[in-house]
Amino acid sequence: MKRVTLTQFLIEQQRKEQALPAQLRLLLEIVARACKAISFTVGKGELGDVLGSHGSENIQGEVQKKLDVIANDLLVEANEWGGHLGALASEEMDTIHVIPNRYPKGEYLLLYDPIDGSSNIDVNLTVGTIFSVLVAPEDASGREIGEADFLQPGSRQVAAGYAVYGPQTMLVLSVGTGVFGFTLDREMGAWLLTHQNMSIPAVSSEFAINMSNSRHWAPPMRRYIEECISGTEGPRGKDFNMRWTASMVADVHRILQRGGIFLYPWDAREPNRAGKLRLMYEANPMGFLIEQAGGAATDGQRRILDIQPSALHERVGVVMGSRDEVDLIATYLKTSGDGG
Ligand code: P6P
Repeated sequence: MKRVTLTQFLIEQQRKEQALPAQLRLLLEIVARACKAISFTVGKGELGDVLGSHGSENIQGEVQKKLDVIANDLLVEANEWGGHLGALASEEMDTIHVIPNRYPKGEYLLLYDPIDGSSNIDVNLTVGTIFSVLVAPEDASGREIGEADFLQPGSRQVAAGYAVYGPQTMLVLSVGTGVFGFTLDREMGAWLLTHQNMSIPAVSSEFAINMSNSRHWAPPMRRYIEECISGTEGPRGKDFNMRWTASMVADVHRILQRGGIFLYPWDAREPNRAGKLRLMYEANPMGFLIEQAGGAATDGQRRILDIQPSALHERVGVVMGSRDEVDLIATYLKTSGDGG
């Protein structure tokens, strides 16, 4: 069967939906090409001397793996020269990276987590790359882009996606017209369309959460999880399954295909009500995809895409996936009066 390539898909989207300006199509093709290079690099493992620690920390104080830095640099080098970006931001860089004056600049802002789930790298488990695309504010034309230009709510994203480096390497993306998945054909080096209009079942019976944090959760969150665990004997009247892969990309990819709910909720260790995950380049792009697939994404109560960021590396609680489950949690939190 002749499959549609990513390039053909994007050109058809451009023709059909007018939702895809040429510069955005170029951006997505370049990011996809960089993710292909990251996939091949991740796949080398010990043979490519890419495992282990880089010996530095990111702004969150997390030890950076060699692959965090390699993947970050791959995405910078791939995007700098194209003329489609004004600047880019990464989990692995403290501040934004403005496109150098030796290159033409464009209107788009790219944000990414180059390797999501990097604690999985050294034990050969799934990791991914998450990316988000915003448009620079109109008043930015003619001046240098600053960090404040990135601080836009997730509802302003014009595209978002991820690459998942698992048994297959896949690219899952949306430009606001649904969610589409491409599988990397390693022989041809081409991204081939394999998943059209991905959609999340509203009802599900699988949750993803790091249970070791349960003593720190707000009581309504503990109530929700305890009811899932109590199965048919409990108020939910059905059994639930649990998965936790320590990679948001892997868990969300599973949820996009068979439903479920992903939770990294606010917990008492976070005095400013943040969660662990980053708003701008984890929660926003994944929330965009989840909503495009018919699911819901909140911080427990607020819609993720409505949150007005106040800092580039801001963190947030995350509840996303099958709409019925997300709505139930919001009800529990609302009736308890606990913002958790
Ligand atoms: P924990 C990976 O570090 C990450 O940012 C997400 O991809 C993942 O869902 C979560 O953190 C895992 O966190 O506390 O279980 O290691």
